[in-house]
Amino acid sequence: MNDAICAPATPLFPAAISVVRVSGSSLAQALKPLVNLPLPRQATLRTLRWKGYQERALVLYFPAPDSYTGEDVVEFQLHGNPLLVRRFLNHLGELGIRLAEPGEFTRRALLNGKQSLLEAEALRDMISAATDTQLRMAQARAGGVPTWVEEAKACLSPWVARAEAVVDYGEEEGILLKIDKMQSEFQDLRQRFHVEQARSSAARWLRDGIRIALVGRPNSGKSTLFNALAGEDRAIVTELPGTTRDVLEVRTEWAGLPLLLFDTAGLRDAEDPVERLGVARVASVLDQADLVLHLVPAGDGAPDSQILARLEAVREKVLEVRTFGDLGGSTSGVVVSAVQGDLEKLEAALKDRFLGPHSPDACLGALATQRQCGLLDELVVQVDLLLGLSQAAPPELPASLLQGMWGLLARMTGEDRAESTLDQVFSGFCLGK
Ligand SMILES: Nc1nc2c(ncn2[C@@H]2O[C@H](COP(=O)(O)OP(=O)(O)OP(=O)(O)O)[C@@H](O)[C@H]2O)c(=O)[nH]1
Ligand SMILES: [Mg+2]
Repeated sequence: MNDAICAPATPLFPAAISVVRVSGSSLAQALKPLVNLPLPRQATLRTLRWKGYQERALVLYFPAPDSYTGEDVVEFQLHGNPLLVRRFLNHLGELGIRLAEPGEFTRRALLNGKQSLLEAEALRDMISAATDTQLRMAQARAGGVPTWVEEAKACLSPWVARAEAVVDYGEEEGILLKIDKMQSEFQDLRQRFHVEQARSSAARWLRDGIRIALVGRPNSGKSTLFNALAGEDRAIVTELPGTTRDVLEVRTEWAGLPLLLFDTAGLRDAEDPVERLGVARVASVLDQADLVLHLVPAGDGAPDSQILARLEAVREKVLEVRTFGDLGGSTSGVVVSAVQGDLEKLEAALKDRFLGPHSPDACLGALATQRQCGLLDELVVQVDLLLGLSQAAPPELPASLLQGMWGLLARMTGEDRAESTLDQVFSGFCLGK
């Protein structure tokens, strides 16, 4: 575990500078043939010489334990030439410093207690965030373990110990577990878990994005709405029915919601063979979507029954949207006018469906990855079971629930260090992180 590792921390493209990072123990010794390390934390110019190369580089030395990984860390700021970086990494290899696995620096930081798994995940999200909301969410979670997790541990720990003692020594020592007292102490915690669960299910949509398919009869205004939501003129719009054939995709943030939008061919029994192929492609879009917006012009009266039949299989995720609101007609339901930019009702409907009562800002700091949300769901189940126990329950029952909750929190923060969890999390990292 303590072998020295290195990796480029910046992409291998021509650029002003490239950063190469090294972590390990006794780096002053390991790097001696290449460089005399400068004073800690002082950016210092050094000429690095190896095999006929000579590179003027800025060198930074962070001795253990006050570094990103908790080990000795050295950062080299080289000229941003990918060939130079590769040659330099080769040479580090010859000095016995191997190339890091993706995420290996952060993994070491975790194992050395420099950060929790939650922070590591926030860091990964920060690097991959594609919208403002996602970036702000990742930043809000990078600040450390949420206070409610710490509070939950503080509330649990005496009870875990007490329940263990009762199970192990209860009979001979006459110790009892007061289930009613425990339950009243856990009321607030249960409340908190439920709130966090609701916030997290909203936050997960914000983190992962929402896949929305726009479907409907030809000329129902799909492409016009698609362009309005995307904030750009992506799809061709004409007054001719059957304009869109291929499925168009665009990623956008609209009203604080990260969306992946799909525009599709208008649904009808088309004569034109090309249009038929377009219509055939709608089925797979319906399958992939988290939400299907069925666009029906407000003046249409009832929606087309053939289209309703096609949407039957995905009925749960269909939302009817009345378009052409500016021309009158139906005023109930989600009425919009994309040409006039009147999309308020759609915004409210999307937020209600995906975020519930939470605004995007209210989701800042909430747990949001599938792993985290899964653990939180299990916590909720266990706390509910604990509070439902009868006073006469044998102490083994609360003891195992308390242990279970303790274990879930430890998995959440990464304190239990299960290799499988770490592998799962760090496989999503880039090299050099
Ligand atoms: N007045 C008004 N016209 C609209 C509105 N939405 C779309 N239109 C017009 O309706 C026509 C058809 O719009 P599109 O967005 O191309 O409709 P579509 O559903 O994508 O049609 P296909 O691709 O053929 O299936 C265009 O002339 C648009 O300008 C609206 O909200 N109000
Ligand atoms: Mg279209």
